[in-house]
Amino acid sequence: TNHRWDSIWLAGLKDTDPATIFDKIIAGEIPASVVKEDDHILAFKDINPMAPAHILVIPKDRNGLTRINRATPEHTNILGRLLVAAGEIAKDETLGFGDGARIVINDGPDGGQEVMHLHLHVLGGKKLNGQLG
Ligand code: D5M
Repeated sequence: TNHRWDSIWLAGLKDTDPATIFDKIIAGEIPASVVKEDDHILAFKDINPMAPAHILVIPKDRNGLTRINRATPEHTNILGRLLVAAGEIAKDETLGFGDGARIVINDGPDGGQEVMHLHLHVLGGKKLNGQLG
């Protein structure tokens, strides 16, 4: 059998790119520290935090959004939902955020993206400098 297609099918993905570790988190097959969830988005603590507070926000239905440069007008609704969730997380003191955060999307190999399922990084819990990279 074609294992790549099997994994796509099992993950319920509407695209032909390989499933990722995030599909296992969505399916509950591997644990994650979930901080926010609704029908459309899932937010959980990054396993390798780059700041005192570091949350990832992902669409449950990838639907072609392996990376932000795949976005089309079809994705407008989910992209808005992801940003609204990120903004809510960014002010959640119980998660360690203070007055402000940084929201980052890594795009593709040159952008440092490793997991090919769109995700927003919400970083904070300390005063970040004004530099990127
Ligand atoms: O970021 C991918 C991020 O995903 C990176 O910061 C680690 C995180 N990651 C990878 N596996 C897990 C699990 N299992 N739980 C939580 N976080 C995870 P990128 O922008 O693709 O470099």
